Amino acid sequence: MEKAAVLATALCLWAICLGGVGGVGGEGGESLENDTGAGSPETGTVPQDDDTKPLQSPETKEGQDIEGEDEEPEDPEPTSSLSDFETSYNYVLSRLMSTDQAIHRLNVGHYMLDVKLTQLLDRLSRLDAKLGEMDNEIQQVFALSKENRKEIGRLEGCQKGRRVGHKCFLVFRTYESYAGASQSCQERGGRMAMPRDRKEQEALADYARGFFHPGNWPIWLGINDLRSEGLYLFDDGTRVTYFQWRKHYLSSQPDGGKRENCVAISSDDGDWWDNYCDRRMFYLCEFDV
Ligand SMILES: [Ca+2]
Repeated sequence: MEKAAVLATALCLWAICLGGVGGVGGEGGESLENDTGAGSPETGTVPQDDDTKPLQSPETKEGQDIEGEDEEPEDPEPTSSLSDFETSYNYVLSRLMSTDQAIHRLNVGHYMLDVKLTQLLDRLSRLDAKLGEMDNEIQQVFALSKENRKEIGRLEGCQKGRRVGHKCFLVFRTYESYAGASQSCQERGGRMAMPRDRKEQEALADYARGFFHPGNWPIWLGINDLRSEGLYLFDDGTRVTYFQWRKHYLSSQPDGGKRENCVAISSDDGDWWDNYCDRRMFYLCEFDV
């Protein structure tokens, strides 16, 4: 009987325990459900760090979904316009950066160009100075050459020509107008032949006759009446006082009037003839001894 009583007591306790556990579990489940259900608004401020974000995101998603049901086509637009704006902004920004870099490169290029231009101008300036020096040297050489040519002409005049007193006459067998002959004589360091008296005239006539014998050629002298008709002057502007005009019953000179204003000597007899100044013929120069 005692064993039965103990067993019965044990069973009873076990039953009570089961009952207690079941009661506690039921009440705990309900309290847990109540805690989670009611705890979120009450204790929302405390556990928000862990629970609110995941809880809120579904709410917002749900809210968006709810709103999205009515405005489904409008949702992508803000996103796409924003991305378009960002794309445009980034594009403009990149273009601005590219432009800035290009301007920088341009500035660098401009600076380099400026430096090179300065160097070039410097070289040009030095070159110009050198050219100036060379020009001076060329002019000096040219002046020396002219002097040498005159000296050679003077030496040649007396070496090859005919000396009379303090001058020498020399014939040049190239065709020149009166003006051309005058220039040529001066370039050779002399002047056109100017027989100033009978002695010089006779010496000149003898020289010309011997030079062209047996031919007969007209040769320019340095005598003209270009300034005033009938007023005969030597090529240096001095007055002619001795004349050797051809005097013949068929043709007496001068006979050209205002048409013929320059004087030539005939190589055969030494007589003077007036001629067109532009006529090209041989000429006589004279040089100082
Ligand atoms: Ca005349």
